[in-house]
Amino acid sequence: MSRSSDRDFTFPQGFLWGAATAAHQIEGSPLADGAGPSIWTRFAHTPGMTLNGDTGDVACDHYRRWKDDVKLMRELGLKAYRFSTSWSRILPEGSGRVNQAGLDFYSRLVDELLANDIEPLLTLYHWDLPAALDDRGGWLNRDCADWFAEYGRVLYRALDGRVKKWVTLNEPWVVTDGGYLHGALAPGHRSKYEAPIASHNLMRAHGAAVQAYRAEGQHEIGLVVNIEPKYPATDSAEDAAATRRAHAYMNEQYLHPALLGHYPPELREIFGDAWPEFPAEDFDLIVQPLDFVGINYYTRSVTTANDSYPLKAGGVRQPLGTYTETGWEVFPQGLTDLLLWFKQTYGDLPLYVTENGAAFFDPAAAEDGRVRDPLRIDYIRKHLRAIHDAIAAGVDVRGYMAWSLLDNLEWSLGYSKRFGIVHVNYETQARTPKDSARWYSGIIASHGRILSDPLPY
Ligand code: GBH
Repeated sequence: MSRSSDRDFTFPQGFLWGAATAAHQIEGSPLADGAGPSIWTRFAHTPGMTLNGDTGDVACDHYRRWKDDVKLMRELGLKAYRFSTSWSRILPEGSGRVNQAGLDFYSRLVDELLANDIEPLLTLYHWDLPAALDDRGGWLNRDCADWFAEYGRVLYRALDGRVKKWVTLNEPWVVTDGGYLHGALAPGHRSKYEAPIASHNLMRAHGAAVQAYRAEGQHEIGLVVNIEPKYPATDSAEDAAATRRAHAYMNEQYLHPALLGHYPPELREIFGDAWPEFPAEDFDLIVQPLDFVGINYYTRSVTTANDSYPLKAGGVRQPLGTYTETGWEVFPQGLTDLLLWFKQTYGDLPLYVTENGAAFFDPAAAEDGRVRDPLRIDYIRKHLRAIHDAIAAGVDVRGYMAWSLLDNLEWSLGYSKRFGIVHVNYETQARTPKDSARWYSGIIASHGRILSDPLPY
């Protein structure tokens, strides 16, 4: 692929340029106006679960500053905004009683976005299960498919006239791997026996929510997955086999059932006696026609036979690699590879890159008010070029959402990692667009054309 500076990087007309966030990471006020607690409120308030005991009690105070935040999006020229709704604001017990005040918050947000010509992409589940449902077994309870469809229906009925792009789940892999297998994320379980059950129920819930959407909704619904290409560390047969397992575990575990109606065979090999027999009819529920798939891409990993997926999976550090502050290798080519792999494996579905971004040490605002973050510009620029490569090769990529609009609560890592294109001062809640935000505005305004310009620093 040509990479000369005179290459035309203009993206297709109508390409959706945006930024993304998630409820628990930015909203704060988790119990306001009749909301019930989520597993994340509970987890973060359990001593020792998050770095420095950080919680989402205040976060970016977006629950109260939403209007100014939309104004900021408008100033940056965003065409789209991907956010998630908090299930327990809307259904405080997870099922049954609807809390109108919670619904009204998102209704006002959507109105404000539309008034500013920003298209909303609404994710129903970005990891904040109502605590009341966790008390009933959470994702280990088969009823979660009904609970999730019920929650979806409440939102479809309230917002489908105005929201035209819906997402069921954000990253079921992380929900299970972090929440049920390794325990670093809420609800903090560590069980190789629970993990496949939680995954399967997440997929049943996804299927049930899509089905409910077809009955109630008029527009588009899809699934968002995190994927990471796996490359073998050496050309040994053992590393090749380990890479194959790692790829099945992370990249195919959810896309296969959702789009092909079966699990990749490697999962049985990986989980051994912990892999249950699932009723065949479950797959009729799980495999629903989707209008699009969202891909969250951050990094790759280099796999060896020493990694015993999924219980111990390190990945080999690359001596010449560039790493972000979360320790993830910067590897833009992997995004092109994965987009091509997706099309080959699952066919020609519309794709959105629904998250991509990086945490770096950003210096404080200088006297001129600027926050200089050249590494983030470089990261986003290279990944946009990688997406352009995939589009040029025939993949139907329709949008890009930078992760994240704001510095925010990085789950168990608290406020220690900043992914925003906009800096947030957690003492004053002041928002300062970083250089990357200003540069990204220029990308949007030029439809990507300035990607061929030299770096602006
Ligand atoms: C996303 O998940 C989340 O959707 C979002 O909420 C979060 O804030 C954002 O990313 C940043 O973390 O350690 O080298 O093996 C990220 C999914 C899966 C990406 C695990 C990195 C581990 C790479 N992540 N992956 S490595």
